[in-house]
Amino acid sequence: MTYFEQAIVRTPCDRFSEGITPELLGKADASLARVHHQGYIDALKASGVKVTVLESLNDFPDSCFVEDSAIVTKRVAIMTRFTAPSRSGESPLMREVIEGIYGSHIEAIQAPGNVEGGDICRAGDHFLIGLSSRTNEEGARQLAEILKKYGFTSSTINIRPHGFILHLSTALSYLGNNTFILMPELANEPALEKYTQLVVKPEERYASNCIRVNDAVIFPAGFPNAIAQVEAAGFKVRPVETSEFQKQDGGLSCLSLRIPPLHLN
Ligand code: CIR
Repeated sequence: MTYFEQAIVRTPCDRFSEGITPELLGKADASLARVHHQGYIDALKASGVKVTVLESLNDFPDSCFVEDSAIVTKRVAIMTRFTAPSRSGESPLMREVIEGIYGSHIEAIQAPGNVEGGDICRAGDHFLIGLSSRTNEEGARQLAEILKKYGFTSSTINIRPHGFILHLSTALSYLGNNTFILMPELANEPALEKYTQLVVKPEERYASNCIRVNDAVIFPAGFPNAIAQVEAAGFKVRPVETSEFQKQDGGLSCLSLRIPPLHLN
């Protein structure tokens, strides 16, 4: 699935730097994050997507990472259930927005299941579900069942052995044309065997998180080898700045909910 009509984003709030972070890269600057966020919105628009920009939420420092609060498909939206307590209040707020698009075509992960949207990666009608510190087995089971009900297939990848990887999408992205870009740690995953794999250099791991949107791959600037790999594979790259998002353990996919043309029954 690489064609998207619309996207939802949320402006980074003033308390952006107080979000969850391993604090490896220094303190994030909320003002600069908003400048980079505007660059991201511009890239989405340049890819032909209608962008809905939600107002910033100071009560939720991580709330610009909207990908984690829902899984949006052509047939249904699935509200997630956060593991991170500081983020659980984001779900009901996003549900109101999702209802405006999907109406009653919404499902939800129930306790004791936990799923965060960053652990889900779509490749056409197949969904990869990451088992992580944020997505548990029960959440993955519920999600697989819901996806099946709507005609999608899924498989799981356990990223827990690689503790520094927050979500599955941190470590891989589907570019279309049967091709993934990914971190070396996932190169031998059985679930990825049938795909062409662009494995990034260890020092460019962050570039494993990017988003194919219509004509181009929106890509983090500053990773020349990875950009060359993607271009050599025949994809057009649209680079954007990401330094402040990196400091908060977030990537480009995390910053939007990308919605394909809907086929709701
Ligand atoms: C968090 O730890 O929840 C945020 N600081 C970063 C979330 C990044 N989201 C994602 O990978 N989908």
